[in-house]
Amino acid sequence: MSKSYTERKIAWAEKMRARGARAESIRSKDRLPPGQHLVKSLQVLDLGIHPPLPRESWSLEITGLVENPVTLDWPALMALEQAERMSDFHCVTTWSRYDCRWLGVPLAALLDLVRPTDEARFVYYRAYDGYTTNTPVDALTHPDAMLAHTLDGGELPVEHGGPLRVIIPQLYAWKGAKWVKQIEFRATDAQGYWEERGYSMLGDPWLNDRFA
Ligand SMILES: Nc1nc2c(c(=O)[nH]1)N[C@H]1C(S)=C(S)[C@@H](COP(=O)(O)O)O[C@H]1N2
Ligand SMILES: [Mo]
Repeated sequence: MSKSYTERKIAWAEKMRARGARAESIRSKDRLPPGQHLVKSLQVLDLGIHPPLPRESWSLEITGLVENPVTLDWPALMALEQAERMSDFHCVTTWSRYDCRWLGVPLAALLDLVRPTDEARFVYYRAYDGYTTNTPVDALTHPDAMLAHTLDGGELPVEHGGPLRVIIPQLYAWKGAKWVKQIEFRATDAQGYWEERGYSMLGDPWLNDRFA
């Protein structure tokens, strides 16, 4: 007999909790995730397209399974809650940088604004360079997860995703779309650019979860 939707949802939540507990026990012993080495500055890693995005014509669409879909222009983004968060940055190609100081809108505040429905379990991100990626919706509730427009006290440089990028420090950095254009809430998971090429759907550095 096949499981009901509610049963599947509970099973999935329990699996995520178990993974989270395992990751937390590793994190509590060591700041550097397994298989990573420390570097002094962020490398530039992308598809080689740095889209010019003047703030006057920039916008970000939040769509899909939400009660209040919105399209934010720059003033609307800046009118949302702003917060500064210090977090470590882990790239799946094995380098990590400690203490990146990001300023922007906490993704938790974005969740409050758009109100995902009960069916929304995954998020799909599309960027202005054509890049795509995915995360569980739970990843957005972490206090360090944010839409960042400022890095280490300065305007986020174009090569690092300016004017606005996603930062989800508890996942590998490929899950954070630079030049983010659209955030879609979904019932089902879908592969993005790197996931289609063999990388993991979750990408938790603490579980060394790199490849599918
Ligand atoms: N839009 C977009 N976002 C992206 C990428 C990309 O190619 N395009 N690359 C990802 C990868 S693989 C990494 S490691 C980080 C790198 O961020 P950085 O170039 O600021 O160090 O951005 C992620 N976000
Ligand atoms: Mo990466």
